[in-house]
Amino acid sequence: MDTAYHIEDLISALATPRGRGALAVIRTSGEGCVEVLASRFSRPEVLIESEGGRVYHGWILGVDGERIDEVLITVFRNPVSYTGQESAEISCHGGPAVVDRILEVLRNSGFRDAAPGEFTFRAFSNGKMDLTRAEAVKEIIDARTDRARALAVSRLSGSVESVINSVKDIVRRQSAVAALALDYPEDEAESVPFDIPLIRQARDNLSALIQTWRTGRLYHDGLTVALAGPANAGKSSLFNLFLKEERSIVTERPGTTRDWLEAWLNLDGIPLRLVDTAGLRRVTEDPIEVEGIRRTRDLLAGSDLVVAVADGTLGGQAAADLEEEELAVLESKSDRLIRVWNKADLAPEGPKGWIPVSAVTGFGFVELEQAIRLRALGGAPPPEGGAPVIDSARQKDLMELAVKAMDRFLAGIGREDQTPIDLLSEDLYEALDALGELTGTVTRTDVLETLFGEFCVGK
Ligand SMILES: Nc1nc2c(ncn2[C@@H]2O[C@H](COP(=O)(O)OP(=O)(O)OP(=O)(O)O)[C@@H](O)[C@H]2O)c(=O)[nH]1
Ligand SMILES: [Mg+2]
Repeated sequence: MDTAYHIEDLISALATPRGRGALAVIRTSGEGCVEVLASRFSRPEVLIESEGGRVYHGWILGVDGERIDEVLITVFRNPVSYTGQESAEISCHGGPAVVDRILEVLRNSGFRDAAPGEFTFRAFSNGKMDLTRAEAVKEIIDARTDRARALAVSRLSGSVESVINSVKDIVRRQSAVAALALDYPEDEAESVPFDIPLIRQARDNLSALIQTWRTGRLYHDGLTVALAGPANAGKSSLFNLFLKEERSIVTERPGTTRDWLEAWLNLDGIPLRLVDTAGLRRVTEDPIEVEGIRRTRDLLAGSDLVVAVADGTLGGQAAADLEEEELAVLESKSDRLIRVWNKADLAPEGPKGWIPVSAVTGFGFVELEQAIRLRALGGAPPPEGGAPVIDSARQKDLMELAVKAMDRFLAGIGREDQTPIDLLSEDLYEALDALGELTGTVTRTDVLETLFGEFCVGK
């Protein structure tokens, strides 16, 4: 994205998905874009005279004056726009041919194609949002469930930004205290009036925010849960029960599922990638099944949770078989294992630690869902709406840097032999730098390129 950071260019892009639809929206931005657009509009004067925040009906015209499509154009004047620049949005008919022609007209009039995330980058550059909010824009688009959306919206509303800013504010003030003390070098750290409890509080607030990352990732990325077990245990039946449809083939013959199948579900707002796998059988000659089993083992190794399914009708032996075969594969991840005693409608009671379930009657299904939810959240309660929860690894890493620097400062202050004030001051600066990079007040170009490069075009 070489040219992405020339924020004076006129840019345009399709902001809605490509394909057929009632409407498509083409977005444009850049100082002077409305006047250029007016030269291709059937009513140029209304656009040019517009004070912004209004919608105009008319036609987009080709170079020779040919009518290309009937559209609505919304005009935004600087700075009351998403990008903070003069902008306009064209709502046209949602067909690929229409969109391509309009984009071509724009290209011929002086617009260039926008790079991914370039509109949001401009919003950031023009001070419309900090980086935590800019990242939230992408996270809202990526949200797979309503809960994930709500968490991202809270970030967009500034829930994370406000915690960071308050911490930054405290560190900055203490940094000023240190700077003042440095002017009088005879002062020793002990006599410098730092507000230690305040710094400690700020450090703890930041640390609490870091703790939310695991939950944030969970709601953003989702969780891969594999159903595993010996052939015929009822994995595919359970898979279908989760999906509430007959997706996977179920038969009474062992070895029905040869390849794995996956589907996305919503478990109380947690995006769940559920995988049905081939049964793990000890001996089989069938090369297709052998390959299926190999794939199952790979898959189990890469899953967040594994639901081990036993055929309860086989009695205690079923569990023993499972221990031998699957648990060997999962040895290193026993905390990610949930044991299900299936066919409980026919089977005698299972061993301790196994959840009795019937894929046929639905018995025990609620308990199974609850077990998955508990493991997924690692004991943490589901996040409340509006609470700041981070989901960016970039933000987490920078917060950790800041906390470490603050810890060094606090340890230095507490030491008997007194760390020199200039070193203490360095620690505070380091914390400030990390926080500045987090919100984007101090940011390297390569960081910005990576961050905005992950957006879709038109956003
Ligand atoms: N009574 C009863 N039968 C079940 C239950 N779950 C599965 N079955 C039956 O068990 C047989 C095997 O079920 P599947 O879901 O195909 O088992 P699977 O684990 O996917 O088997 P493979 O794909 O061969 O590894 C079918 O005849 C199902 O109807 C259950 O909870 N109760
Ligand atoms: Mg199956």
